[in-house]
Amino acid sequence: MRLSRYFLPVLKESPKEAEIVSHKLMLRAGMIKQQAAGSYSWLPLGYRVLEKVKKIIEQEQDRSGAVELLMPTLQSADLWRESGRYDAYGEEMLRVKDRHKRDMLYGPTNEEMITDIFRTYVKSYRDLPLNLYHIQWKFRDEVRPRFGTMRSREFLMKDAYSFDLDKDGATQAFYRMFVAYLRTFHRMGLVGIPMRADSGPIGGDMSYEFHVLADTGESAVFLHADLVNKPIPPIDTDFRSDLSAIFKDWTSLYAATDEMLDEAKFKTDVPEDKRLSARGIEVGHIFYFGTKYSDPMKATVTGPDGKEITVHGGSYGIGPSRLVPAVIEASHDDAGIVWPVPVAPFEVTLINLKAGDADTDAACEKLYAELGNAGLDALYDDRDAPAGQKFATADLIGIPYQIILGPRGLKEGQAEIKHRKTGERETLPLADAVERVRSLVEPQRRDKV
Ligand code: P5A
Repeated sequence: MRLSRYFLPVLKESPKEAEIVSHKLMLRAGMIKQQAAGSYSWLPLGYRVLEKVKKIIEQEQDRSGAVELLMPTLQSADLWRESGRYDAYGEEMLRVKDRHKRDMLYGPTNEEMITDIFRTYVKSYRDLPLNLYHIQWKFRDEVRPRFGTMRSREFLMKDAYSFDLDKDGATQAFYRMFVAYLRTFHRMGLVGIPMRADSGPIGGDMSYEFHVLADTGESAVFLHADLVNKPIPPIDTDFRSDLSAIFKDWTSLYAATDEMLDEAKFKTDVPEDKRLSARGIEVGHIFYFGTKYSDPMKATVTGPDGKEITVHGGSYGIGPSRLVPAVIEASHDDAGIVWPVPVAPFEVTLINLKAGDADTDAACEKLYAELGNAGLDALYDDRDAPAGQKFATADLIGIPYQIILGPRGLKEGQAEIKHRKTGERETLPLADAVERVRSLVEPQRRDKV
């Protein structure tokens, strides 16, 4: 991408309406624009990050055996009357009428709709287990939308729904998602810590939230400190095997949100020097709710003995549009965002220190083409602008590596590489610059499955 042809409306001043650093930086870096209370457009730079986050989620969901589809945002109220949630959901639900005066709603979640799809097509125990998911916009008329896309009214959710013959099967499905979540957050450079949580309007008796620790987090969390750097299940984890050992290993260390805190247990289970009270951002939430939806909505299959069995379900949510600011909360400095490679909008930016100088332009064009050929996501700052402005933009938007080239370096046949995270700079022969960046980026992509 050439910056001169891109759309990157960066702001010099820190916007006053933003209270937390991720919201400030997303506005300053031209990633989002507010359209109404709790409603945001994703501008090109922000959209690239959101797409990378979605891609990682999809890869890990697919690997765990879940199957992607896409359901609409607007739903018929009748489905929700079947489950009893149309009245129960309250003011958070945005209700609308179509031209025939039929009640509709903008989906805050999709348990009813997926159960309807399931009961239409799935009739036999042989078709189980099944886990279906989508990544789709949701609307919740939050009392207090705030912190930009961290808590918005319209937001993106990955929601998966599992169907099993019985509680044991559903528990295995729960473990699969649990492990997939650990891996998903890890691949984004985050530590997503599972905590016992309250199941709220989704229902059921077993639910875990995944929290990223950050001072600006909305929840108070209480945990065993060893959870913060616990090794993640490896990439070759077999999702067809029994994953209960991994689940037990993780959940044997105490962790709970304040809603579920059992102070006595926190004290007896966790030695004093390991007790951590912190703030957390809820980036995911998984539920086992048994037959809460399948029972009233009559989602049944024929069992091996010919009898009808009401299926057991769970649902599993991740907030991609919340993960983007969560990554920024976890990774920034005074100059701006510091993207981990796997979610960076571009992996490398090439800074031409003297756009308009024929030799420098030619050398940069060549480098830019080579970056593309090496499979790197590159942003070429070819603007006719002062070097200081280019450096400030590159730091602000957080691209992991900067290749800096001007007439002086060119004369000596040398380029400079700046590492955004550490500030480290290296000078090296021009001909080696692309290969050097490739060798730095590749091991961090974590995209091997
Ligand atoms: C699980 C999937 C559910 O809705 N039904 C389908 C279940 N769970 S949840 O906890 O209510 O939401 C799942 C995740 O969505 C994100 N999220 C939000 N992100 C941004 N703004 C919001 N207002 C918002 N509300 C929920 C969170 O990451 C949450 O864990």
